[in-house]
Amino acid sequence: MKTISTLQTARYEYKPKLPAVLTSKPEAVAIEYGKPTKSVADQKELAELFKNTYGKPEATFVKGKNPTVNNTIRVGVILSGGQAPGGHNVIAGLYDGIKKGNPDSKLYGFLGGPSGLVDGKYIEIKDKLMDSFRNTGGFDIIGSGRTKIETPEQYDASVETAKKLKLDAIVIIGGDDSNTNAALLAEHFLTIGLSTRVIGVPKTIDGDLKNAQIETSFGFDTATKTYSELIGNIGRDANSAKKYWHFIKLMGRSASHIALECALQTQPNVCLISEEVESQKLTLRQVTDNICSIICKRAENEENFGIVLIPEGLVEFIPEMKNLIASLNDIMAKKEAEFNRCKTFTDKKNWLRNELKGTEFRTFDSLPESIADQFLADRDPHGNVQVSRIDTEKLLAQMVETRLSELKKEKKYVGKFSSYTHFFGYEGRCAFPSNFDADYCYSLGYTAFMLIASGVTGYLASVRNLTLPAKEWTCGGIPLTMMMNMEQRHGEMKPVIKKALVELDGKPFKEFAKKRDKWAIETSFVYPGAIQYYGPTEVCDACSKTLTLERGKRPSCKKNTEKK
Ligand code: FBP
Repeated sequence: MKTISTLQTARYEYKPKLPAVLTSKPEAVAIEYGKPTKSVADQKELAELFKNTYGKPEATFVKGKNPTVNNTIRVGVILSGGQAPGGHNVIAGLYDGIKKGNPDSKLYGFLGGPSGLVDGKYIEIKDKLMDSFRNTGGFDIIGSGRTKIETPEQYDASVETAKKLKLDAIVIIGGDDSNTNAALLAEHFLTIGLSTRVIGVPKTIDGDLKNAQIETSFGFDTATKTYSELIGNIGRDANSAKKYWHFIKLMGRSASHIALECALQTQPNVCLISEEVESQKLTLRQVTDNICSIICKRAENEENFGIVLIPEGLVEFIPEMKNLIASLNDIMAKKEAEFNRCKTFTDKKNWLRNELKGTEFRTFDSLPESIADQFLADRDPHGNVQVSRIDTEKLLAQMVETRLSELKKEKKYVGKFSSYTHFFGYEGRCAFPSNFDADYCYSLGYTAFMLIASGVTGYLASVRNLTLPAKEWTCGGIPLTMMMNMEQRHGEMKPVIKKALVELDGKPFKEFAKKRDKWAIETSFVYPGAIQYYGPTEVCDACSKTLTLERGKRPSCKKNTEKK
């Protein structure tokens, strides 16, 4: 018997669960098409831009026959964008599917993200390499990157690599921007008559790549469980010492899904939801006042401690900040050379005085210099402001402190305020995937293989019914164009996959809104503890609260029925 000495080696042995239909031989699985689809908005423009791939039908795998599934194929895989737990299992599912279809088929991993395809940097993935990454977190098997394939030269170089490697397909494991790139690449290949198919896989801890067909993106489950463990630990520390307020910023880019899920798991005193702040058109001052009012009430009960959760994208949703960011994005894209000539923060500020509207400049000027400077940091290759680099938690803690001292002078605050700030993001992106993510990712990878073997292109792998036991999951693909709309990027209208933000009439938010007033005043912290990989199904296989609320309860969470 093999000696298992660490969790890492123990996890290599875990056998991810698959939907029942994928446990048959690949040749006994058929693809079934639904009705033609249309994009979520801007149908005319998108149909024009995606002449070959727009409007394709949804696809589902069912029992049947696939006569071509055993052909030898050559596939390239790319990990794109931010790390998310489970990426290695997507590759494992894809690899095992390919080899089950035909042991002579080959899988190439492009190194360092999409740039690996452009620069022709790759490795062949073989058993030994694959087996040392199964069920582990991270993207280190081949690395990741954020290069956007957009220039004619990058397209030509990608075509060259695909031809050189004689690729039947490329699988892009990425978020909304990377899958937008997948859709554009699929269309381009068809336009120039290249037979290489392109398949996407929905990745991102942010949870914002979802819709009726994509129930969740992978990594969200593990990342939120990891952050919730940390928040719970801090909550217990706060409740023990009773002397600190903790301001915790959570990753998630624009959407507040991560903050909301962590709030549902840990019951903090405050959790800001950016989408609500925007709908109520709250100013930064009003957000600060709301937090202060909770701190004051708790101080009256001598509870001078607490937890405030802050989604990292908050600043993009506060109307005055949103306008400022939008103008800065435009100015920095259109007048890049002039902007880059400004060397110091003061140079930049003086230059912006003439470029920004008066109100926007005043907002910019009202920010502490260190924060204002973060608003000017480089945009990512897709034109997004890098919200993870803006210290919103520090800004809010500072503003709260200033306001509380004013309230103290007015005798409206009786407590003592001492705060700590934290930012949880990178801590959760490479954690060992939870059993849910390990199973979901493996199924997504295997589904991607089945889509390739069925000859489709421009599709996103989809595995559904995720709150049921894995054997009851269904799988197939949805056309990438179905999720797209037109948006302003780098100062121009571009086709992009629409981000799913927190819906204020959705069940997760409503559940939170029903309970938050109580959590604000009465200490109600929950301490979720570390992710469990071995033990009772209801503990180890439970999916996120968001998914459970959105899709209904998972029967296996109630009863320990599934065998590991
Ligand atoms: P993706 O959208 O690529 O999955 O990225 C997720 C994310 O973790 C965001 O939550 C965060 O804002 C961003 O990546 C940080 O980017 P970087 O890894 O480049 O620092």
